[in-house]
Amino acid sequence: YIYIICCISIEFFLFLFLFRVPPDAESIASSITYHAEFTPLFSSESFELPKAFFATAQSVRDELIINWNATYDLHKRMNVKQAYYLSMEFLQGRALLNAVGNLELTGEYAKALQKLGHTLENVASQEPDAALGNGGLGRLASCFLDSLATLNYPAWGYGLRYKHGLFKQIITKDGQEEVAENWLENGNPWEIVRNDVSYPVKFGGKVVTGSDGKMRWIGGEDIVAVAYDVPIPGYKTKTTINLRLWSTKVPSEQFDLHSFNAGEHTKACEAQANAEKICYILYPGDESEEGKILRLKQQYTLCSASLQDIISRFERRSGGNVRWEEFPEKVAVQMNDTHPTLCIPELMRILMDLKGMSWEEAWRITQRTVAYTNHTVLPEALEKWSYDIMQRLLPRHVEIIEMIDEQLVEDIISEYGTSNPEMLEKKLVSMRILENFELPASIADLFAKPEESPTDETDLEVEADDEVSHSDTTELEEEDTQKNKALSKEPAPIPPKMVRMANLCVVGGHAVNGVAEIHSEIVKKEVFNDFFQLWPEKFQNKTNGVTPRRWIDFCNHDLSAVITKWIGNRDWVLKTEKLAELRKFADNEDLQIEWRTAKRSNKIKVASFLKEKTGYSVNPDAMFDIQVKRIHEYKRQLLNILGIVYRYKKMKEMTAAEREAKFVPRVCIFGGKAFATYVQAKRIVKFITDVGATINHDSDIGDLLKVIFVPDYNVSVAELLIPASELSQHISTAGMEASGTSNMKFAMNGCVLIGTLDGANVEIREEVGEDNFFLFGAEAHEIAELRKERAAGKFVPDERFEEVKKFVKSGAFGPYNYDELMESLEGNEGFGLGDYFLVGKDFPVYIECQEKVDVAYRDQKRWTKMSILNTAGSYKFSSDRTIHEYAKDIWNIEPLEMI
Ligand code: B1H
Repeated sequence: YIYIICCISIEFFLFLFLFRVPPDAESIASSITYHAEFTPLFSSESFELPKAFFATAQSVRDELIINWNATYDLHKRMNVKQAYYLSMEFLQGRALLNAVGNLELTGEYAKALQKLGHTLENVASQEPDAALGNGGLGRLASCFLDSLATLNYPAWGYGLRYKHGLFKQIITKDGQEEVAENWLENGNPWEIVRNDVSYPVKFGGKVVTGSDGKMRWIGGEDIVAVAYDVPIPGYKTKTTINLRLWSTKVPSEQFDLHSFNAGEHTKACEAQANAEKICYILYPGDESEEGKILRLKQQYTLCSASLQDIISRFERRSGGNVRWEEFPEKVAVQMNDTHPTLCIPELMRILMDLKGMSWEEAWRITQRTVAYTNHTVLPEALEKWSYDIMQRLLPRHVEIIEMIDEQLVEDIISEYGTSNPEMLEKKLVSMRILENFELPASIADLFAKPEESPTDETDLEVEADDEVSHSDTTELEEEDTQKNKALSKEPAPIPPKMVRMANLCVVGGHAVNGVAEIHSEIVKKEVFNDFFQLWPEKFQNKTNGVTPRRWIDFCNHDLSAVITKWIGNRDWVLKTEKLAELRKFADNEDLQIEWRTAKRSNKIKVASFLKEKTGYSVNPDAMFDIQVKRIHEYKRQLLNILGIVYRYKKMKEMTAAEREAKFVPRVCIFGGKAFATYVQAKRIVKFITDVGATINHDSDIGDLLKVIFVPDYNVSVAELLIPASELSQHISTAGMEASGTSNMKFAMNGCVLIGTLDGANVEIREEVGEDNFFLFGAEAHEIAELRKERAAGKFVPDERFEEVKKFVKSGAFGPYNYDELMESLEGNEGFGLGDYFLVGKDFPVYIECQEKVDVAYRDQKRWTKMSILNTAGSYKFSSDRTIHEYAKDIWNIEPLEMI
């Protein structure tokens, strides 16, 4: 009887919900006014900014909560399989315009705010960017959430609620300075704290065997992770999914009142401070930074809290009849890079130690549940953790990892046998999870060698590769000589014991994917080739994508309107393949005029933004040439700026008439953050600003060339710059950029790309057509050989490259000493030397390619056609396509829509 009543009332509310009339400007205005009055975060008397933003966001959140609850109920009732995207980064940017856009309420909100004396644009500009990510990897996670919701997939994101996101970048006369970011300063109107959803997370302690024979992890430091939910609305659907972010604190009973009463206030607050520290700040690394204990704590908190939450939902939805073998039929866990690798041992621990499963059962479930996306092949970025640190912090997980490693060693031996010990050694060295370890005792006998011979190779575990580990090795320098002494003639330095997270991911997951075709091939053929040979069926490609809502429709209204007009409807926002229909109008004079007008209006907005942020005035009729991304040597901002220096030098050598005949006016815009301790990257920032300061004040040059470094590049700045771009640069050393995603956004916005055959550039060029992409540079398969040649002293630099370096060294750009920066491009080999990123090799072809760009731009009809064909050919790069592929090939989930 009660059950029937409940069902009827749920249906009744759903019925009411489905037939809810969308709010109009009138009701929106009263909702905003209500929130302005009852939101206790601001004073009552006025309705000024930023209060107006907060109240508006809260009124939108009301809409989102209604949809969120309905989506949650539906998933619960249908008990469908759900995907969980675990990521240490979500680079959400601003949410207001995106949310009202997805709800199709932009017009109504604009009207409502007008009634209240504000513009939607001004109100929206008050929102701080949620910058819980460093760059591409975090922004990809956010695009994925938008697509998951839009496509009605049952899926959630899990991450950490960092108090401080990515630092703010200030450009001073000394280059980049970092300032702490404080996005929560005025409160976060989007989040819903769930005080009833919290889980314990433990660090340290020890492992004991209980009387029942089960392992118990006891003692140590206990903290609590509390859930903060951020509703993620889909476009043109009621589906609203969840981004659950964890925040950490100490269990309430743990406050040390005794110390506090004794006047030891700091001591009393210590545990609280330690717990809160975990979510205090986003790890500001990109590709190659040092790991620290805090980072490991962050990673484990994300994995442990998320898995406890997922498991508890699974149990609740099983209705008292938990069938663990069905877990992988209800749950898919995607690890965004190796940062959430601890999911694997954590799931094993929970299933075995807390749910009483055998190793075999737990392993089968774990493997079928988790999958891993690799985002980088840079050796120094493949995460490794110090075994000692890990053992101190997570002793039970280390036991489990050791067992997984032992099982892997057995598998490798059973696959390859022991008849070819050399080959077997090689396999074990490359594939084992534990690095610089002896063989497990159970296997060592099998592998025992005859008495040492003089040519006997060092034991495989000691053959440490020379990769730069990004873990804290200083902690490891404990004496452990005895074990390894016998392995080598000379007492060699003891290589530190490490845990290779990527290997653990490949072993523990059922799928491994790269993020662009070329990258996935490198993953299979190089980085994880031995694993690929063993388990080819695990390896996949999922070319990245970006959401066309944020990255065309909402950020580029003018272009969006032109596209809609020529395609005839707005279907392209969901079905991006419709963009291809623009191809047939690419030569149409009318479309071309409208296309250029849209671009020009975006350029005018950027010109006034640049004036405000940097003081420089630029001509909106010049070509806007943009390179925005994290500053990294492999991304080769140095190639771009040296190309500009060369251009400038040539201009100076010409008469005014000559330079105007040869060069088209350009505004060269750079943006991006350098990791705070990445000295060379910071020198590059300083160099760009110095070059800008010289060129921009040179009256001979005038509007023919401007060089501007935009400070504090973030998602919101990208939304402004990308629509105004005409040429964008994606010029990494081939084979080093896994995919890139800004290249996709630029192409979507009708920007022509100049780039190498790297990452997603390869596929973009295929789609937009070779004639509409400026290609140059060495290819990935040539790079190793070129580096070898260089090391052998065989590289003969182009004289134009020598000329430009000499010019820089002559002090043309001020008193700062650029010797060290220039030296990185010289010599043959050595740390920071020998032009590892092949700037010198690609320089001549790059500047020649840039000359072709000038010629093409002079012909505005030709250029506009190229621009239209870029938008038309960009449809493959919608994250909707990517998400459909993950859903089908990896997660095995189905869309579920409220109808
Ligand atoms: C990418 C990272 C990354 N790859 C470590 N790897 C980090 C590695 O804080 N850390 O420790 C942070 C980020 N980020 C990027 O992922 C690739 O370089 C891009 O090419 C790719 O487009 C993007 C998304 O797949």
